Amino acid sequence: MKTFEKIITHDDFDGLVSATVCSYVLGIDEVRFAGPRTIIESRISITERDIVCDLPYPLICGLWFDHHEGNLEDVKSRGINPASIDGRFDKKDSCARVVFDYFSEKTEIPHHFIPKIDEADVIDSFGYSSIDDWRRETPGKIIDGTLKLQKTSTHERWDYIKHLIDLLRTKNITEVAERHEVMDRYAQFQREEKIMLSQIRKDVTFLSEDEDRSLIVIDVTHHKRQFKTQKNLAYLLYPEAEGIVEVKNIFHRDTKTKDLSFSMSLSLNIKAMEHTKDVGEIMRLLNIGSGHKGAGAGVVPCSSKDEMLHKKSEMLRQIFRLYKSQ
Ligand SMILES: [Mn+2]
Repeated sequence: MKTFEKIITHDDFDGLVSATVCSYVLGIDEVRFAGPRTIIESRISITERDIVCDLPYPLICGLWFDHHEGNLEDVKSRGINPASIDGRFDKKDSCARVVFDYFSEKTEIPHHFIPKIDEADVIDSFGYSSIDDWRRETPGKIIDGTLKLQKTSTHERWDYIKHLIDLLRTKNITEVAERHEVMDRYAQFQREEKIMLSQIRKDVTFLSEDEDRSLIVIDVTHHKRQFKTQKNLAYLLYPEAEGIVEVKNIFHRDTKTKDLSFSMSLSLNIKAMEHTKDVGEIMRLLNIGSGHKGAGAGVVPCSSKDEMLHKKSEMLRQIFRLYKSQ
């Protein structure tokens, strides 16, 4: 068996659990964090002695674990046979599941890992059965919330994730979620979420033709700066809505461009029923992007402010019309 040096993982909950399994099984302490762009732009050094989890394939690495279909397509389009890559790709709900299945076939993994993998599946695929189910506190969701803190530096954040990996390797997830360093961050996260919710409340609109208020429109194009929103929080304001369309300007580095991005998703309550809606199809019909049934996104380039305002309302009307026709 090869000897491995370090783990490079996505800095989210799925990446955390994936790295924890690898770290436990292979006895590796060295962990680095990255986002998909870091890999695509080769801004991190990765060697054949490294394990890469929940991220695009970096061309050279020791083991690659992933579950994002788009990343598999990229591998194929580069003319690489995915079967020739060590590790595993599988279309599971989480990368943690892929890693767990892979190592379970080779070695015994303690039972306390099972709830961690189950939570990663639900959190990473947003696989909740209802809005209430989504809002219900679980140890995984508490830890996930602490990873979403805005007021923290990248280094502080990575040190914290490393600390969590250390704890989760041997302790059960409930015990970890109850620790003071987790609880303190979670309280901070809840405060930030409240602020976010009051911001969303200001940015929510409905189209005039949408008499039933079925599609929540979150329009953040008037903001000069870019900030992260959790658009699903809008369901707390309008629990009966069937979906959300968020429209924002694309930022290039820190500069606001006139190009628009539309992202749309269906509500958990709709997904739990039999329905004929297909968000990805709407994006494809409008020729602006793609996606799957439950969620999709598209980009509309604009060259002037007038054009942007015109295309914004035009596109929202089209999205609504197609949605209603499905
Ligand atoms: Mn993932």
